Amino acid sequence: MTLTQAEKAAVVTIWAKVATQADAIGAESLERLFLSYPQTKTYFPHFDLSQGSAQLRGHGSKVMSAIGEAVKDIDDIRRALAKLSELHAYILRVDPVNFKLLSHCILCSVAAHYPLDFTPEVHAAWDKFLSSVSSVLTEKYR
Ligand code: HNI
Repeated sequence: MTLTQAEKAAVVTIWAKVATQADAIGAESLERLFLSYPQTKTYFPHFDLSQGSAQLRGHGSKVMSAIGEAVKDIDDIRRALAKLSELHAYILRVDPVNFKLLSHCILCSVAAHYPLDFTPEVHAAWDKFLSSVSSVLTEKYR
């Protein structure tokens, strides 16, 4: 799944804004994930998942900074996320279906924070980008 130059540009442009609120958007995305898809909480039995908890915020921040690394290296997302790909496949063993759920929640959070920037084109570009990130994080399973 290759992004066109225009799609890459759209991702980079909206990321410049998202990056300024990355921690809040990360935490909100996880809150959405755990509320809308409570089965995803089974991967975090060791976390306090209540709204605004320090662990939730800390984890949201880590997830978003990994996404930032992927944006920086958008021509080689696989390289940017190599270590995380091994972690999710060999150690965490997260079922790949969950990546679609989290991607959707990130998409919703970005849309809610930047409604005017979230044009159909930006939506499609972000969706494709998050699919690429998810593919990289789940490809070692196979
Ligand atoms: Ni994920 C740890 C990034 C999807 C469950 N995850 C991380 C870390 C990053 C990260 C960064 C911290 C690694 C470290 O500490 O070295 N995860 C991402 C990204 C995505 C993603 C960028 C997709 C966009 N992770 C998911 C999904 C699940 C998931 C869909 C399960 C529902 N991740 C985990 C768990 C951990 C984790 C569990 C370990 C948490 C801990 O600290 O114990």
